[in-house]
Amino acid sequence: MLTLHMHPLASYCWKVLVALYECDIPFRSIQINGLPADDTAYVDLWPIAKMPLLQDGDRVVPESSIIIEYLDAHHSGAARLIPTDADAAREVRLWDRFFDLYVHAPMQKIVSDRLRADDTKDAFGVAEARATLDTAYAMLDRRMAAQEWIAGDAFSMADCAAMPPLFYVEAIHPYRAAHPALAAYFERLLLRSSVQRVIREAQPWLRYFPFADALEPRFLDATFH
Ligand SMILES: N[C@@H](CCC(=O)N[C@@H](CS)C(=O)NCC(=O)O)C(=O)O
Repeated sequence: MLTLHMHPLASYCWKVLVALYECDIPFRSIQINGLPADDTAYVDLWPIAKMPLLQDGDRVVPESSIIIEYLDAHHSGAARLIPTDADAAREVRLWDRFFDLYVHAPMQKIVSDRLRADDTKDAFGVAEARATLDTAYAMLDRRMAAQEWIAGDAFSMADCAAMPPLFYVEAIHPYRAAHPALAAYFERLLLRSSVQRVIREAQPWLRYFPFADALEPRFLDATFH
């Protein structure tokens, strides 16, 4: 049985959960409470101490994209999140990287700055992160005006990467009002049962998100599905 070390609020864990639910792959989860770096068993497995982390027997698989690659290669059955065609697969990996590096990472920068003590805040780094988000939003909005999923006609690993930051970043550095094609793409993501399940499972924790006050009420509603 696969074991996923995760927390239901953690955005990179959402990325892998969407993949697991899309492909209907059975797994058990171990919830990391507190910082992974404070959990010595976790640090023994992966000293970088970031979630998620997958275990398959003796095999330890870190990093959300690498986990999805692993699932796709060994456990996904008929549903594929990475195309077999090399050019199509490269496109999926490009947009997976794009979301991690230019949406997810700047979003994390702004969130972690919010949690810092006043005398250690990094205003310059936060301004850089907001500028990166603005550039990424404009690129994504142009791209999504012409296609259904981020890497083409089929839902893929890149859409798993897109969903968590597009969910959280609206509360941090909003994009929806000024980027209608990107907003419509997010609504398409919300129609998937995998995505709805991830959000439902996170609901008890969403109030701990540092920007929880700016989350849309529909996501906090017990009837959300
Ligand atoms: N590159 C990693 C990033 C993982 C990551 O940043 N995880 C966050 C949770 S969303 C984490 O572990 N934060 C806890 C910490 O940094 O101590 C991946 O793709 O899995």
